[in-house]
Amino acid sequence: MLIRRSTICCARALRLSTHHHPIPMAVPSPLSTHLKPFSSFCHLFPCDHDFKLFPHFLSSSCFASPLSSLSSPKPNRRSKSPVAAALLEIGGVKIAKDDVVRESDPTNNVPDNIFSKIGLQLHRRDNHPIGILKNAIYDYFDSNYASKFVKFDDLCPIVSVQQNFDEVLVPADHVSRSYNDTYYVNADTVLRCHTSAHQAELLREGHSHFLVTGDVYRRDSIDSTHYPVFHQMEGVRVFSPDEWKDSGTDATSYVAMDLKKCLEGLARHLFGAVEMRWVDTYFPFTNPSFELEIYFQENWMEVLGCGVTEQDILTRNGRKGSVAWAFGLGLERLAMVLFDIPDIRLFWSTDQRFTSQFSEGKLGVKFKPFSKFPPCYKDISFWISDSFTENNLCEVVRGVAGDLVEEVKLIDNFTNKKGMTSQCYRIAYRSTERSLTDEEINQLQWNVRETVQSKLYVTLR
Ligand code: FA5
Ligand code: MG
Repeated sequence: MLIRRSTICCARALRLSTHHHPIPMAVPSPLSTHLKPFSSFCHLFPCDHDFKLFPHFLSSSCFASPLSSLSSPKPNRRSKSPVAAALLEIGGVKIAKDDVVRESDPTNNVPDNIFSKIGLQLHRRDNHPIGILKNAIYDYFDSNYASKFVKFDDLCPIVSVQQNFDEVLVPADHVSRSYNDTYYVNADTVLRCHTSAHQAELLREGHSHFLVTGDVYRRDSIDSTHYPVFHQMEGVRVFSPDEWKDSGTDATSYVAMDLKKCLEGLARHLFGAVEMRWVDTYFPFTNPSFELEIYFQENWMEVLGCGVTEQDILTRNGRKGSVAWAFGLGLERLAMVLFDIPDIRLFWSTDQRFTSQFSEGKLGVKFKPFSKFPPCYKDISFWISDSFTENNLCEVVRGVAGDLVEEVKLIDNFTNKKGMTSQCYRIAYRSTERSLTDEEINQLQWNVRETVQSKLYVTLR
């Protein structure tokens, strides 16, 4: 079976399928199987994004720092159609669609359907499962740490490459930096792929206990636990030497123990009894590093990553001599367990039959499914080209079918004597809200085939 997991840690670097581009840089996680070397920098949709025409970068001062107080709307650099783009405002930063989606710019790979999620901030809605969960986690930290944790939930998701990667020590050649995995606004600016993007800046500002909740963005595979926009909560706690000096153990072990105790306590606070396990892992920004998995729908599901902060991060940000822990929770994954929500797409549903089931402060409510329509499966086979990646395929399928696609799964992969590789993917179409007609699905599949052929340089079989 193909195991697909998305992570900024080793599992992300060591993509487990044969058609990704893992960098063999990390220690294998217990779940990893075969690895393939990183072949080349991933090119997104070669026909649109020709890297030979590497462009002038349109850098935008309003993206310089989401924490800075830049709030004046940015003038359109190119005079475009007179249609006024709606301005979003997040954390004091004004964002126009033209700033984020630029089809003709080869350094930009943000599609419309991703832009349309920016600013929705499900985590700030008290009646939404993600907001209810955020508040429950806040309660846990407030009551266990005497409200010491400072909370941020409105930091702009458009951040610099420096914030998202450099400041948390993500190596220059790490696969998560590629256009295949991350949404780039331009060569220096991304949609944050994790809330860790804010760690360094908040440490520099002097915070020692903080929680950052926000929407994060990743080009990723498609199934019931992966979505290209999801929500994370980052937690950081900095310890000073007098907190561990009498513990009889070294600082790192003391902090690692405290971290696990804190997160196990959180899991008990949220779930009561639940089957969970710790898995050793690798992140560039923590050492040692761990993931917590919870047993859900007959599988182990990874719900968070965490670890003891690398000394370099503390030293560079004015915390020399301290030790810290950090974690990043996947809020959708936790909410799926908590509310029994079977599919990650449901979080975006505006159907009353979904939204009316949740209300502020009500944690234990179990979701009652209102649609049990069977999925419809369609296969697509093609000879791949060197630049083909599964993430690019998923992006095309999402672009055509939106949330009507439930899963994209590699079911066959072979290389012939001439060295040509053929892959077959099974696409599951299913609406969470209504039944789909054969005609509608055939049309979607037809459009997918056309777009795959024209954008991904593959030869359909
Ligand atoms: C990170 O993003 C690290 N920044 C977490 C961290 C923070 C580690 C601080 C150490 C210290 P990872 O890529 O594993 O790690 O993602 C964290 C969680 O986000 C996962 O455990 C999972 O619950 C969730 N997640 C990852 N990808 C997706 C996705 N495509 N859809 C939904 N949830 C996801
Ligand atoms: Mg992970």
